Amino acid sequence: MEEPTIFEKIISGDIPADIVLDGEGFLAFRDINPQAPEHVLVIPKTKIRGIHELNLLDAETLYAFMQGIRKTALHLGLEEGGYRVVFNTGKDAQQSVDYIHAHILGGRAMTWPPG
Ligand code: D5M
Repeated sequence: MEEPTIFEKIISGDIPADIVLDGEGFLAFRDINPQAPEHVLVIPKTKIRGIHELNLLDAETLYAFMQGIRKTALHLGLEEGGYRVVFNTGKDAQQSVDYIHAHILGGRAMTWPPG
């Protein structure tokens, strides 16, 4: 069997995380290496590797995941100021964890393009 990723270990409670929201079908926790005053990762509780595997998620799970991103941003108080949602996908984007995750970044003005 495949070695579980770090995010599966967070879901199972095998390693600790700074949980922001534990929702129906999604989990939000603070990034260990924050790139903004607010930097939270949101993951579905069902594993897929990335955006390229979205076709493997059923509509209900995908909906819960997307709503989880919205609920987390709201919970963090980012609605008014705005925020960025990033899905690093694959090698060129430097995806380092093979479990889909949305980065929510907020609390400061952002620039474009990203590096
Ligand atoms: O981002 C993967 C992100 O996952 C990266 O910003 C660090 C973060 N990370 C790695 N391990 C942990 C733990 N244990 N807790 C919280 N955050 C973590 P990527 O888009 O794959 O580059």
